[in-house]
Amino acid sequence: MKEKILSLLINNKNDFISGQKISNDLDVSRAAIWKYINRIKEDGYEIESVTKKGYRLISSPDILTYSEINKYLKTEYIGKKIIHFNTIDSTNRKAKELAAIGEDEGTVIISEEQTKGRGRLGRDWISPKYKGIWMSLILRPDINPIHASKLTIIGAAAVVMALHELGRDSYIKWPNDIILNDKKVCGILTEMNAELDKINYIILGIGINVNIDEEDFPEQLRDIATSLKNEFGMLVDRKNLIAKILNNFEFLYEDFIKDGSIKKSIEISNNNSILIGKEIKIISGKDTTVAKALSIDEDGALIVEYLDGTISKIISGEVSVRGLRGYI
Ligand code: BT5
Repeated sequence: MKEKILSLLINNKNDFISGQKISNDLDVSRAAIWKYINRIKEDGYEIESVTKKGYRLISSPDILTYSEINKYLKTEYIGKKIIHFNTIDSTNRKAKELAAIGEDEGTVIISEEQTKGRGRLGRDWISPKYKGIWMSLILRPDINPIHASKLTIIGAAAVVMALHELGRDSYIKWPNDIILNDKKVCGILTEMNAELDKINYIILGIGINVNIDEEDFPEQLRDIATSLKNEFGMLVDRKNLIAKILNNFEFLYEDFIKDGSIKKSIEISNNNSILIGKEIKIISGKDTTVAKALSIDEDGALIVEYLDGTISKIISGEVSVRGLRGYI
């Protein structure tokens, strides 16, 4: 009921809605409305109440709930259910737990902060409160598990497209980083639960440094990490950006589900790659090899040419890639 009353207020922002109208529309007593309004105020909403006029929403808090994001969403199923936390260890961990007990495809887990955000290979992901987008999508594509890494490519393409719609160019460092000004602004962690030839679920975790100030990053990350606020010189609306990412994601994902092709995402990856044409280091366990990045192929693999002229295909997830001089 709280969400329904909030929706009414949001849809009539700046106008009064009478207690009587809320009561009639939602079949709830005037006394109960008063209680719910107080709870909504506790969540950070500023609401004016005037006798004989009713209630009016003045301002919303900067939180990433469904009520706040929904108005920007154009999707059919991605993000149509958002499970929101103020704090959590890791949204990927929670998404896996919920997917394992049957949560539907398209549900998105979002937290304002993560206390144990995770990167690949057990690395940490810094996720300060209210300053980023820390979210995980639950997906259940009917595909062979060998194609799962394509989801990372689609996710990265969706983030680049969303930033493009905000008027900003960003770059993909294959397979899972988004780069601005040679620093990492976003990382993607794709995890899967599968049988030999069937995927039970995929969790696509996306972390974006939105309004993080430089001093919020630990010392050791300051040379390699940045945020949208740092680069754009202004605060960025997290709700609108999330919706743009989800809108683009559904569009690109549908393409994949329909005919197994990720052509559009590959095109975006190739056109916005920070690696293509460059000499890179390919790090696999303790081994490092130097090669030139040539392109991303139709499977989402990185095609490289080693110093001896051999051409090889690198599958995402197997390796880390670095530029010869520094992070990219
Ligand atoms: C990644 O791993 O880039 C994947 C990050 C995925 C985070 C999302 S947030 C929502 C969801 N829930 C989770 O628990 N995770 C996902 P990787 O390529 O392994 O990069 C990790 C490395 O990036 C770390 O070892 C640090 O060096 C660096 N790093 C950590 N936090 C960072 C940040 N906020 N911004 C930029 N770099 C960071």
